[in-house]
Amino acid sequence: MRKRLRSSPVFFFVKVVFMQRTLIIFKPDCVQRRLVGEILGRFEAKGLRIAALKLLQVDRALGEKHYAEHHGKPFFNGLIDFITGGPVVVGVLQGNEAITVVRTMLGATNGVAALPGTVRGDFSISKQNNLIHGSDSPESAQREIALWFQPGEVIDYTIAGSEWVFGGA
Ligand code: RTP
Ligand code: MG
Repeated sequence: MRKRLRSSPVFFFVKVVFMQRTLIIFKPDCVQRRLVGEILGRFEAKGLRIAALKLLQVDRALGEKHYAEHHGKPFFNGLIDFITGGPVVVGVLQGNEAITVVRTMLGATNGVAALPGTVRGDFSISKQNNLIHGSDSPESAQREIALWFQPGEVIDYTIAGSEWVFGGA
């Protein structure tokens, strides 16, 4: 019965519509300031689940691909210096409206303007050193997840008690 429900069109619809994925990067400042655990804990407490997570040293080619939309802007070279300046933790978070939820939790780009209660509002006082990246649209999320992860590295799994976190509405 459970198997039939899982393969039904309704289940598929619920999964596709509500279980969105987004890419997050704990930038080098976040790793160096030892804030990865604290901020990851916020995302988990909100109800997002980890679908992928790894620590790596970014090279310039990957940094430039990730931030391609900013190529040619005055801050571009400094941004690539920054994102390659130390290891990052990159991950995929999954959950209801994950892209919007993460962006809202991050707050404004500039930590000076970001509201208290947001990640940048609570932990950042800089425009560049703003701790976390989050995908800004479904198209960006798809592109960025494919850039940072092999398909087999992003894992779909059953998580205990998820029906108490999100019941479909
Ligand atoms: P992100 O892509 O890192 O999640 O940040 P965001 O969407 O809030 O901001 P975005 O406009 O995409 O800018 C990307 C990153 O570039 C740095 N930045 N520096 N110096 C400057 O004027 C400037 N503007 C942007 C920030 O590190 C920003 O997160
Ligand atoms: Mg951005």
